[in-house]
Amino acid sequence: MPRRQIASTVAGPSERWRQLAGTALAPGAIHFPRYLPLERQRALADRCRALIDGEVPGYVPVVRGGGRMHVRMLCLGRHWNGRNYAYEPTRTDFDGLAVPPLPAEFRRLAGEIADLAGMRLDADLCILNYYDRDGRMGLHQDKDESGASLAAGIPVVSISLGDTARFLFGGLKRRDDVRAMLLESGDAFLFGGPARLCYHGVTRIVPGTAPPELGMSGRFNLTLRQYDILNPAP
Ligand SMILES: O=C(O)CCC(=O)C(=O)O
Repeated sequence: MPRRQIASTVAGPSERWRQLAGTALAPGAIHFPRYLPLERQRALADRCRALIDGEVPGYVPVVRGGGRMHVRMLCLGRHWNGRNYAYEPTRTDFDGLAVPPLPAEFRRLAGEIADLAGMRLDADLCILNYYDRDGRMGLHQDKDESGASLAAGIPVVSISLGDTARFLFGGLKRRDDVRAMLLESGDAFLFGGPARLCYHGVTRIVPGTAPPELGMSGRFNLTLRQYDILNPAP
């Protein structure tokens, strides 16, 4: 049996403790390896597939300057406009469709992970990205949420499903040292507080590493965020 499968199906108390306790990379940045057991991964991957191939489908954003991103993206709750880096209720940079709502279970899951890290997150949006084998994302900061949310250090919660990604996590300046790590299927990663504006990115996907039980190739990544801390969603 592959190691991943052993870990996620028969994780003993100490392995599960390690998953739940997480590993701090920097103050405010915590990695929870294989946080989601296989069954939860499968259900979430099915949901992501249905959403990204749904009536309001995922698409490849074109960003300021005209470059195409190397992911297929679907925003939920609020739409991130790649042309002006602003959030909006309809996809004015693509097809004008209204952004689909954020599923309640996504919001709950994000809050659960933030609680474990001793932070609070009442997510009102999710950016769901699909990476194929050539997918990647350059080093960037997540800084388009409201000033109040950023100032409060409300965390971003990231959940990975499918193929492993080589993930970079750096400091508050682009030129700061970056640390490379692997994000595997079921991993959660959170950055908030003093780490909220740290640079991060994905250099590559490792094809063929998705747990076979998910029946997928490529990788889904969900980042759950809270834009509005003054008027949280009901
Ligand atoms: O795919 C990842 O792990 C990172 C995604 C990301 O950086 C983003 O959505 O801003």
